[in-house]
Amino acid sequence: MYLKPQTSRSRLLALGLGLAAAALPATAGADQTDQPLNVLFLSIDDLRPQTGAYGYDYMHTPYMDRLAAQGRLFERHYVQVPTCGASRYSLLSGHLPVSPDSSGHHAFRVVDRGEAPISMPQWFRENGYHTIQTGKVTHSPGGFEFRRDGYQYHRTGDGHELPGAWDEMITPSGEWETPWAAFFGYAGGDTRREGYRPAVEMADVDDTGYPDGILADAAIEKLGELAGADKPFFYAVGLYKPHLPFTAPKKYWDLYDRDEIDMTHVDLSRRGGGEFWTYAHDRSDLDDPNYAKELRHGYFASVSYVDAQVGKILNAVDELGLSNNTIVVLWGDHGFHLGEGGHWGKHTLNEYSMRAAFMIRTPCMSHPGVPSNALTASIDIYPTLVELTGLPMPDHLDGKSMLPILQDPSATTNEAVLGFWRGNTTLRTDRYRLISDRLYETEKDPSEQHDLAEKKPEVVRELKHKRSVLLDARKAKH
Ligand SMILES: [Ca+2]
Repeated sequence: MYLKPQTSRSRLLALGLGLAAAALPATAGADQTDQPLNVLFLSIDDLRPQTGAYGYDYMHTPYMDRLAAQGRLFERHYVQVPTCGASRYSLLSGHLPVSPDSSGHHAFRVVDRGEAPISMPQWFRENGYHTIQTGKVTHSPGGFEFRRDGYQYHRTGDGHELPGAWDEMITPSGEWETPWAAFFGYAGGDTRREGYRPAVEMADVDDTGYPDGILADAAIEKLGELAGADKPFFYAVGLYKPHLPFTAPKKYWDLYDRDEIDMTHVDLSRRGGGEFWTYAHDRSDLDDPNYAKELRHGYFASVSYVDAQVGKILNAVDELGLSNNTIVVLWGDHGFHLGEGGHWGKHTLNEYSMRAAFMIRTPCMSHPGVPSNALTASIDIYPTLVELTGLPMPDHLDGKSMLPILQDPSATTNEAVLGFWRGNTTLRTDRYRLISDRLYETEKDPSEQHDLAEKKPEVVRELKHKRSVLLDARKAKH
């Protein structure tokens, strides 16, 4: 019931991917000496497009920039819901939320209670892949079901999110002892708790003095085992930073000069604190430029720290001889406001929340290093990876494969992309963003401060029509 015609080797070649023999996807009936492509999926929590390759020359992100130079960087990639669990749900299920009203309910539904469609890792698993997860891939770090009690998170039984998805779940937590404690970890094994939850921390420790260094080491060890295995692998590694709290070893803070911290588009006249209130309770003065700079400095340091962990993992991929038969995806689960438009955090339908970092490197791809300006969505990733690996295509997916863009960086696949948050809907087109009834010309007004709905009613009408068509298509399908 899920089968559609398979992607054939000849079709991939016709698309001009120029795949080398060693990198051709295995397809049913194909020569069994063809080596199937592995997938390494790097999920980076709360990573907005804030790297050198995205045009931020002051950022120190050499490894993500190297990946962008070897693959395809997507300038305009949009998540479907601007919060961790729901965004990951859309990615992993390949589904849009059922309706705008369901997006809040959708928030943490990465737990499959028998209602979810076959997830991307499960699909790979059922088609001959060995599937592994490390860190935060679904919503819960470690992937196990949990319950929240104030600032504490407790694992509940043996159940895990996305049952049926993984052959192995490997999330060491070092001195923090549990994945949730590590996720909110401070140096020395401390964690966020009642009475102690600073938004930033700079400790003079090495990379394993914070949890992402431990996750990177675990991923490298696992890749070493996978390199000698018979089966192809789908390995999802979810690194924790730059999610709050902004904690990073001092050497990454030292890459930036506090006085020189970029404050472009930051509006201190409003204090939309969002989740920062959970952390900055004793210094809630988000209108203080010194504190705003400290927070931004912490985010930049956290991005550089996570970049270094990405670099170690990708160096291991090279050293283990996996580069020629492994697709690498790097994805931020949503964007983030650092004071832009007067907001701090995610949880808005604005460009700063909806736009995330995203890049793909696939063996022998055409035009590596040339970025794409096409509008792409996180629901497009599942069909893309299915097509690249030559697996049968499930028929429940809402997204569109990005293969045309991997073949030709000037190609486009979507006229518009939908997003959802707490009963409201947004539509991003090439030039505009519609948020409910408000219209912004995002390409000229990136922090979306000037509502043009009254000035351009014809554009509002056109975008509302497009929105209805897309929502109706989604309802008709499911
Ligand atoms: Ca997130």
